Amino acid sequence: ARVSLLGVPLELGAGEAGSVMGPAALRTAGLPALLGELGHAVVDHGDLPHPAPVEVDMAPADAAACRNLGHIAAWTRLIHDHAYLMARDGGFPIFLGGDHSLSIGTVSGIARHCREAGRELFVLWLDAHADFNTPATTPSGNMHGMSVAFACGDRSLRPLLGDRPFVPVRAENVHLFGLRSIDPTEREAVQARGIQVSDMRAIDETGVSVPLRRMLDRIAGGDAHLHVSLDVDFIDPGLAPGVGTTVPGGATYREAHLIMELLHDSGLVGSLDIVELNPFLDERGKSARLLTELAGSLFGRTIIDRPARRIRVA
Ligand code: DIR
Ligand code: MN
Ligand code: MN
Ligand code: MN
Repeated sequence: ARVSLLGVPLELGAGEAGSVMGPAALRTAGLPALLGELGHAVVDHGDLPHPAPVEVDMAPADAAACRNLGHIAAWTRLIHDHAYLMARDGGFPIFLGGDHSLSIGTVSGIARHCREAGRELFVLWLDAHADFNTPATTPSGNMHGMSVAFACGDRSLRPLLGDRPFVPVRAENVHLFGLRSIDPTEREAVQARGIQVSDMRAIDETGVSVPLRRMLDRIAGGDAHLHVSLDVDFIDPGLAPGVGTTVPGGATYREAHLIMELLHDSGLVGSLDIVELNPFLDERGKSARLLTELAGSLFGRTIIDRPARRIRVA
């Protein structure tokens, strides 16, 4: 496939500094080269330049609850414009983060393209967290905890996008996978909205393949685009320490690779975020290297060749 890489050196949505270095670390770990070796035509668009903050037409109480609001809104609009054009261009966009607030821009840009193309958008959110806070519920003010709420259409966050067309993702098309840390107000909202959830308890019982195959099976058949948003804290902190929000009990090495292999076999994935890598907290590139390997599995690296099978749930 034709793959377009875009670095998003953003850290103002997170509570801790350092993810500004994420795109550079992923390049140093060899991500672009690996995809090239796997036979893909890789175009690296470099890093987005840091935009100046903008005024945001948000209710004052909501605005006061959002840290770095003017900066995040400026980044959101810039990222949205690039994501929309990259998706429309027909290649496979990979966004190298950068904290998870960047997905406010990527998901909305891709959703806009999907609506124009008549394609149904599904989102797989690989994350320890739900990222379903709003200005009214956030305990931290960190906007990386609000990306899913935005994508699903939270009205108070809408002004982030300014005058660009906003296309919400259907809540039932969003699957939170690997969840193990959720604020009480998030839990209520996630359940009320009908978002799909595979928390770590569910994954412990069945493994990753049962819920993932079920999701892929539901998507397959229609004209669909699956966006995957991979937060480093999805993975167990022992394997991926380079993130500011580690939570014990994350995905194992084998589980993470199997997910990527199943996603590859499905042929349904159209875009990817790799977010929250904080090289300042990493141990000698360990997390950056693991993420690079996982991207390799998503792009067809296999142990031995096996015929691509149609996804079927028993
Ligand atoms: C917490 C932590 N729910 C918050 N969130 C995230 O601040 O909103 N940590 N996303 O990665
Ligand atoms: Mn497309
Ligand atoms: Mn996240
Ligand atoms: Mn997280």
